[in-house]
Amino acid sequence: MFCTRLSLRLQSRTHVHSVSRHSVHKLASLQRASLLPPHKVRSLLYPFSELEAHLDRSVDRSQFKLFHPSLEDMMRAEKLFCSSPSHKIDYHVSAERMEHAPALKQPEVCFIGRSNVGKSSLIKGLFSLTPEVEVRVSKTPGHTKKMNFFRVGKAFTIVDMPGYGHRAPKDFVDMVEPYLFTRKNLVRTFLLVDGSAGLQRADLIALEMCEEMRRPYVMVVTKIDKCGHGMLLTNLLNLQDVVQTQTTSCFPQPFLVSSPQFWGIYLLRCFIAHVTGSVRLTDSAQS
Ligand SMILES: Nc1nc2c(ncn2[C@@H]2O[C@H](COP(=O)(O)OP(=O)(O)OP(=O)(O)O)[C@@H](O)[C@H]2O)c(=O)[nH]1
Ligand SMILES: [Mg+2]
Repeated sequence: MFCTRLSLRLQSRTHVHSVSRHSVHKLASLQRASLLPPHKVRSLLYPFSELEAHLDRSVDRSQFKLFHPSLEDMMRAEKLFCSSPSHKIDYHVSAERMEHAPALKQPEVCFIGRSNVGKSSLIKGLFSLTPEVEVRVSKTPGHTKKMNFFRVGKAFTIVDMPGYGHRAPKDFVDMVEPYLFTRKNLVRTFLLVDGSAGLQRADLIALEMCEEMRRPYVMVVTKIDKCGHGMLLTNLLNLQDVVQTQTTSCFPQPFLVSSPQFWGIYLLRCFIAHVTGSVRLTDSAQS
């Protein structure tokens, strides 16, 4: 029922064209994703729903669903991720130092996390409706060496950051800290943590840095396709506990994603559109 309603709504509103030379993945848009069986659609849209069944009854689930937009909201947000002549999505520039960062007025969001956690892959997933925008990912940690700025029309900018930890650029701190602390148009920082590894020492240091920043940030749990429900829940509940007890500027709801499987991509697109003021939500969702 959920799936049929969703698919009917989507067919009349969303049009996705594949671009010559670059094909759009079949799950990149809600329209195509909605053709899957209902339980799969739910996991794609709201990945926490998949885990919920495995959670002990005593655990308060409300924190995991604070941001729970309607389908209409997700569809409106998705349109922002479709490039058009009047709304161009493109790679803009790379910067090695804050002084080289482009002067842009539109709101900005950035992705930070350990090297290899999946920052570039997540951005590639977000931009999967515009596959002509090249976002480089690699199996080798330390691949992204500079801050890479991507413009989403005049709506907002997304910044892919180099990773910290193993094989991180030597000047990571000199590059990233000044950006995080002084970038005026930065509206959200997304701190990525590997779902199968859980919070590592380096992540706790990054968390401290985010707290010192005194600006709102959000945790994203990546690679949720790679671990079983038990392991993921253990790591997620531990993360949740740290967020509740040790943070003041972190959004209480962690976002769960698998970039190659598209789980959580639509929800995150909607959250970014919301926090950058690009869509007004019809539902009551916090941020
Ligand atoms: N299974 C799975 N693999 C992922 C996921 N996200 C990223 N990967 C893989 O993890 C590796 C690293 O991904 P990147 O996106 O390049 O990681 P990064 O955080 O940008 O790494 P650096 O640029 O080195 O800091 C690649 O081999 C990706 O294919 C995910 O959600 N699931
Ligand atoms: Mg990268």
